[in-house]
Amino acid sequence: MKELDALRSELMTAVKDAAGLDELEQIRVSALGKKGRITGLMRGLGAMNPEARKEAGQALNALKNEVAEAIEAKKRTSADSELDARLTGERVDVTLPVRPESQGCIHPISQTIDEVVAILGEMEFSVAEGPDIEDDWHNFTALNIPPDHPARQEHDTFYLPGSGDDDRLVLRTHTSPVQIRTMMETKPPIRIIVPGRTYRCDYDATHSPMFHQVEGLVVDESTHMGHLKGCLIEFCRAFFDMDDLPVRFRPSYFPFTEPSAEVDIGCTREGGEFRIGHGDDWLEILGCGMVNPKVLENCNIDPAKYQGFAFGLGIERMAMLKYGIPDLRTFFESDLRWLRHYGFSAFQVPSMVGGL
Ligand code: 2U9
Repeated sequence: MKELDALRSELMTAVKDAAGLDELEQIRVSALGKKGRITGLMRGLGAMNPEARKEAGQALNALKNEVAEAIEAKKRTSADSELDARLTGERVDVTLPVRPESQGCIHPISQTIDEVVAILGEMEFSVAEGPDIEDDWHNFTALNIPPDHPARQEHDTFYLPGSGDDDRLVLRTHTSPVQIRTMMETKPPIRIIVPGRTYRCDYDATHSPMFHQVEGLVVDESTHMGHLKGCLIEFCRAFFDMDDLPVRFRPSYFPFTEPSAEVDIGCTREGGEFRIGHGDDWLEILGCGMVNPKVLENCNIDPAKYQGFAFGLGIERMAMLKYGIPDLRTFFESDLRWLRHYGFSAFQVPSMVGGL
């Protein structure tokens, strides 16, 4: 009995002085665990005579319950005080100023595509899309691009491995195959624009192997060159936000249009400074023409009944001119400092562009 009293007071003191939950658990294991001191004493009961066993058994059970309860009670208060200490230590000061969140912005390519689509959308063009990987027929043959045309050469076009020249696939070199697909699928009248990625094997300050185009196509019974000129003059003036921007049409050649033209806008280049607008110089910005009757025929549209006009522009070039970006390669370098400088706010209200 004396021995038990000594053990009781030792254990109760240890419980009282325990510094935390970990220490309490160690005391519990050392007293009540499989190899614990109380468990060991209980195991020794079997060797006693019945009289002594009864008395010692009751005393040991009482000690076991007392120690277990004391540990549980202390665990509860320790858990509370540990939580209190954590809450005090980790308290959030809601009065601190918020960390500045960096706001994302619109890439100049997306911005320019949106602007072009908005202007032509106002003229009731609808947006059409198609695959980036095309077959030779949709990308070249249907567009009257002959087999020996330089654009078909390996060094200009990305070809995908195929079994032969007839079924080989290409990364589309322009968005024109989407117009071909539209003409094959829908009867005129057609009035579409096709924004999208295009691919050519080229890389320098004004060319990138992947670039963006927006092309347009109108096909109807009485579409003529006057419609083409009116549409593109209005487009150029809206895009560069200049009502009196000089625009001229210069004869050119494309296999898919006849006649064809390149469109120039007025500019000045004086003392190393370049400005779009009035001046005695010209800058080429897009290509256009009346759809070649052979292309209409290739798409089962009767050229005796229908005529069309088409145009194409490079988005990177338009963005570089409008926003003064000198090197095309920077569009695709993903430099956040560049993007913050040339990017656009996602929350700009269009009517407030240019300030209040
Ligand atoms: C169909 C018929 C005709 C699309 C056209 C151009 C002229 C043109 C260039 C501008 C800059 C490509 O990105 S660029 O290098 N495009 O000059 N594109 S006419 O003519 C078509 C298209 C589809 C069925």
